[in-house]
Amino acid sequence: MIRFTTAGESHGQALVCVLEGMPAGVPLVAADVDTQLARRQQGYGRGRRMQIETDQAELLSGVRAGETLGSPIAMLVRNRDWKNWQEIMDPAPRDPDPQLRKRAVTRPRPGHADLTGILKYDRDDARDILERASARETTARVAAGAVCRTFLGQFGVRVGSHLVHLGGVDAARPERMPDDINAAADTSQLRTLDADAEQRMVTLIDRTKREGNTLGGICEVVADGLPVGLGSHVSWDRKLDGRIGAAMMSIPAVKGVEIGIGFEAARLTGAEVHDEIERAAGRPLAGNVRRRTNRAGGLEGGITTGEPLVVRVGMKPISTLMRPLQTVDVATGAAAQAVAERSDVTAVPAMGVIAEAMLCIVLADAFLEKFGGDALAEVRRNYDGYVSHVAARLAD
Ligand code: EPS
Repeated sequence: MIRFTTAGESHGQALVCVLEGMPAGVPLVAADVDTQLARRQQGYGRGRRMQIETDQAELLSGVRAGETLGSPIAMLVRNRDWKNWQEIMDPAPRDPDPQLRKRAVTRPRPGHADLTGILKYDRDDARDILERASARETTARVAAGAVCRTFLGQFGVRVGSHLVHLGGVDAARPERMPDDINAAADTSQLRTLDADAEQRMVTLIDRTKREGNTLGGICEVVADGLPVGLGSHVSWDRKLDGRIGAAMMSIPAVKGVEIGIGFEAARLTGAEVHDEIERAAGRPLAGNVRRRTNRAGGLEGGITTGEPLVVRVGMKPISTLMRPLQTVDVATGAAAQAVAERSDVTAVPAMGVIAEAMLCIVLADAFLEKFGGDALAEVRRNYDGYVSHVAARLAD
């Protein structure tokens, strides 16, 4: 239903995103996208690049007079840093003057795509790889996700996230989750809901930076307002858990995804894991039932239950270390220290925003699969018909 592609190098002219499958009639302005792009740029522990960029989307196609047209939506985000890299990133052939190749990377960073990429693509300069492997690409994903978020918002679906772990420091979950997770998390420089843990994390980031090292962490992403019935149990590639897992694992540096209590469920018994079901009038989106707990994280059988969808995403530490690890110089074959390019100490807060975007894309896709239509009004008719049918079951 939803297809999207991104293009662009980290220090190239711009990032591009083409999103297909949005119905016509969805209210959309550039500010809807820019708000999300700005959220992705936040986070204590980021490097100087985020001071250079102020990401803004130009809506090139698919939107007219503040509404989508149903045609492909093309968006462009210019790289301000391009002006500093024009010679190095010039698409035109240049004479192989070593001065112009001064940013060539031949000492691949362990953990990065540098070495696997140059071997696979037969390049001598790992810059040909790292420019695209850079997490800068996620700007374009967040742009696509912002459009999907706006669409989902038409049906009362909200997607938010908060940081729950950074480099060995856990953040406590509040007793009661805030109604608007992002309104609370975005006020924190690490996007965490635990102010005490935040202080310890900031101290840890400062120390880690001095040591020339990097940190990973975990974000929890929550979608609420979803009806029962997105996804399907019937085939492997229609299960929503699998689609969410693939989307999250495609985010740079993400190494693990959990839904609900995730891996913890493997250590407990069935009686400790499964969520008991009871009648609950006035919950039309869930078919007038409630789970007493939500350890399943809003999915049963690859289908949404109508309870909040809860996904945790784990990110490894960034592989660019200012105190580099050992590697091999591919130009000489000699043992060497890996390249130490300007980078971030951690980007876990940004990863949470990117994970929200990926979840919005997967959910918009599943939503259109269930309630598809070419115009927003048509999707709404399909949605309303289904919800009133589900609501009529087990009604008092
Ligand atoms: C990145 C390295 C840094 C990060 C960048 C990802 O950029 P630079 O090489 O220009 O210093 O800031 O992230 C972004 C630019 C971004 O928009 O998130 C890397 O090597 O992956």
